[in-house]
Amino acid sequence: MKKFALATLLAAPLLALPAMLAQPALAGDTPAPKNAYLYIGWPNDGEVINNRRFRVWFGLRNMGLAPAGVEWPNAGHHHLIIDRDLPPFDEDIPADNNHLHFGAGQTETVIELEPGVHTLQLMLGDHNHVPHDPPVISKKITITVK
Ligand SMILES: [Cu+2]
Repeated sequence: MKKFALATLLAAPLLALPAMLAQPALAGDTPAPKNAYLYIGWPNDGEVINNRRFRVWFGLRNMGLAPAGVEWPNAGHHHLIIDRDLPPFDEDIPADNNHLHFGAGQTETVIELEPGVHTLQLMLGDHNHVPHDPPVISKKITITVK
């Protein structure tokens, strides 16, 4: 009986989870045009790169770039996500070694990665570093660094 009570106690916090997951998926408040298209210009998906240090080109169609903190319509700034899944759409995009912000409106960068398989993905953020509605996200690519 004691065992059962303990199991019930442990299960209680888990039962609250489905209710939280049932909330509609949230996005930021800044609208993005439905035809916005974000892509990594280089490297290509599946690229094998013979240098740990390499350049990444960002591409964006049907939207403009604005520096972080500047609220222009149909604009945002690039975020490069390295070896991570997408962050939540209704919060600030994290800023760390796996989530790089390009708040000056940069359209390329040079990164250095350990040899091995890595993923790269771009996500546009608004003036507050929050994803747009709908979120503007590139395809996630996989590369191999030699
Ligand atoms: Cu940002």
